[in-house]
Amino acid sequence: MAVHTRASIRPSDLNIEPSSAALLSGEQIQSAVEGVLSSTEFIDIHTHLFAPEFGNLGLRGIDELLTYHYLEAELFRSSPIRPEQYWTLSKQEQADAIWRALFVENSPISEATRGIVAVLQAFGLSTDAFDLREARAFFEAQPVEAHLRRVLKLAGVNAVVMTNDPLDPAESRVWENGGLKDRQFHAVLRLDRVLWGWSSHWKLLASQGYAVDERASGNSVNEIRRFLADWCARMRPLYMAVSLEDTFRFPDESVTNKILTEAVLPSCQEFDRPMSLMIGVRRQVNPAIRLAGDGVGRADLRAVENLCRSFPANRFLVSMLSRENQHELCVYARKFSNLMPFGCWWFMNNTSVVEEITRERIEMLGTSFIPQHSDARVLEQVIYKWRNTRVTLAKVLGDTYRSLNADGRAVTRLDIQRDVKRLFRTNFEQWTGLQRG
Ligand code: RAT
Ligand code: ZN
Repeated sequence: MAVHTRASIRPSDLNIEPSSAALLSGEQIQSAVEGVLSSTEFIDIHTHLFAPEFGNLGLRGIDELLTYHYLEAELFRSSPIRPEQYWTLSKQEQADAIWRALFVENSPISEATRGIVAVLQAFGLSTDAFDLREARAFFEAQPVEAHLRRVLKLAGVNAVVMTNDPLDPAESRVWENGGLKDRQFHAVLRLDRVLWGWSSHWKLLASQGYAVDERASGNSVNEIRRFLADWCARMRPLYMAVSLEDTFRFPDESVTNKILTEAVLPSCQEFDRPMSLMIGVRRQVNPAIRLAGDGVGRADLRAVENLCRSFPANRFLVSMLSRENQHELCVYARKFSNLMPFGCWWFMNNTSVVEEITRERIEMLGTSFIPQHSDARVLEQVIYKWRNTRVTLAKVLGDTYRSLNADGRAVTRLDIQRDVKRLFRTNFEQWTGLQRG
């Protein structure tokens, strides 16, 4: 019986470039992987960036880059400055202090400091200057819109997903005055203040005209659903999202669980939106250092198991903050096809950990997960964050395809293209219906 192998199918049969369908030798695999990674434009599925219409909410430039809370945490380890003193400084003075402590007096070898070096290098700026004059002058001279497009091109990203808080007055003003127009940006309905901060925020919903009470009792659930419906209509979010403490449990008697199961998940179903759960933060372990003061704790993933089983018609995007939870997350993804692991979040977004997590995910899930998001808060961060991701993925995928080749299955550039596209685009597009939008 004739066996049709991929070697016997001619490229012309499939209407593709002949070179893409050629079987790669072990030595050719690495450069093919690198080529595909650099030529595939990614979707950045979780950031804190904003489209131009959100004005000053969108952070950019050297002072914002240097005062990123990841770097603030490092400042207090390498400088005698006290947090109370630091918070009295102007933004430029803060950036100067960080530059001096972490880039002049020490080598910038941490992940976050190397990121700054990579950004300066990407724009041809000096990476070892004594002060920030040159960098400031450069960023100040960049026209907002053109700079934004240039940065996204440099990062190899063509779609950016924001984090949109419906209870932030600065944001609501934009949504109420025309909202999002930019086609490269997409909204996400972020529900932290509703889901875990209900006791301090329910009055904000009440002030927007929703009849809710402190215990989310009576008709509150219907009113929260009305609130969600209104914001879905306004934002057209790709998904709804919340970050949760390491102590999150499901089921339990909390208001968080009540709102999640009786309002948010039913609304996700109604509007056919996935729910993103980012689990494992320990809020304000050290409040003196503000945004940098959150920590991490190992969570109990039985909560995710119970949610995936109890809500089979819902889709869950899940990222865990603790390294100790990563393997279990893969196991649960093998049990529940309505669970999509994504990204290496925050303290996980370091080269060594990304490599470990990504290898584990490929071994357990093939290409059925989303390897990374940038979590960028300042525009230019996408340059180094996505560059690092591509470098790590090149190593991991290169090894994976070489092993496959050694096992006896030939690999083509086309296979690699399809897989990289699935990891960094299609999985997300299919879960959110992005291409339909
Ligand atoms: O990574 C971060 O910048 C964190 O502060 C958080 O914003 C986290 O990513 C989140 O979305 O809650
Ligand atoms: Zn984030």
